[in-house]
Amino acid sequence: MNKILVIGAAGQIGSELTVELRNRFGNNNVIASDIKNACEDVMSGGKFEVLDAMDGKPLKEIVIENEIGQIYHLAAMLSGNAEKNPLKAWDLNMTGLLNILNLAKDGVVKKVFWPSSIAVFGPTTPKQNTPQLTIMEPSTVYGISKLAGERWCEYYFNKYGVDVRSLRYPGLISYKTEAGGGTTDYAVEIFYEAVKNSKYECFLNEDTVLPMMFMPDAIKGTIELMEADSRRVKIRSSYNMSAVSFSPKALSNEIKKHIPDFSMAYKLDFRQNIAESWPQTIDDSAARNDWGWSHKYDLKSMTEIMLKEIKKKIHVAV
Ligand code: AKB
Repeated sequence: MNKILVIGAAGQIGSELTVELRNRFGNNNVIASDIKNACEDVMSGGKFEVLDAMDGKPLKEIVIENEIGQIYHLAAMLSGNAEKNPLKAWDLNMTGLLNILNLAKDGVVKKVFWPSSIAVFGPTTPKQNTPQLTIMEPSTVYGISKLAGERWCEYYFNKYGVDVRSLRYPGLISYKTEAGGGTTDYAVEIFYEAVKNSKYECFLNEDTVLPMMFMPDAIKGTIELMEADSRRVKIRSSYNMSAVSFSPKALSNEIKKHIPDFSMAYKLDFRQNIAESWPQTIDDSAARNDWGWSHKYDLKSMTEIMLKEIKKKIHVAV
């Protein structure tokens, strides 16, 4: 089997995706990489390489040495952090992708996964049931880089036949590795604060509805898209992908069902403007029809698992 390289294996998605890929395809067939060490599960479960995807030469060497056939390229700077350093974010988010697309164009790797985001949409996009094809005028540097990345992916597919596949992730909620620097991060932080202190100060307004997804659904969808017969992958820019949409208030009310004295305060920051520029609900019928995407978790089931797992984690850590 051609081996798999996960770039960004220390991150929120990469740490869980690496473990799931190893479960499915074997520990020896999945190589993890990042600029820093990943969590224990990733480090102890198989081979790990220190790698900066912006550096094309070591990237190519690692790919050839390890007989890599597929790359999941997850390293990126998220929306909030990117606004603080726009040019660095642009560089980081584009250079690695182009390095990898060029390896695929030259036949060094066969298949590439690259994550896009709901951030490709902007204030002029319809907010409800946002279509796959619609107005896209992102107002953040993160969104601009994701939209440009989508155009590059489609271009490399059309012009060079590169088998590249992509999903527009909503906010991802997980308990294993925390997110960092995103606008949807409140929906992860809130669980830790609820368990530790029974209160949370939210940087988004209580009514700000955003599309969200529990990590196991995102991991399942990502691997399913990569494993789908290529004739079923009709969109080579990036697929809309959706599970649930909720506001901070709705999430707080759900948490209160488990922690009755939980309270929320609101202190908005610059991320409120970012959130207001994004859709509230997403039409992902293309993904559902083309390759059979479906989600499992809703707000209720996700909240139950998040609280249970974070309680376990925090008690272990104390
Ligand atoms: C962010 O908030 O920047 C990310 C995203 C929606 O892509 N979670």
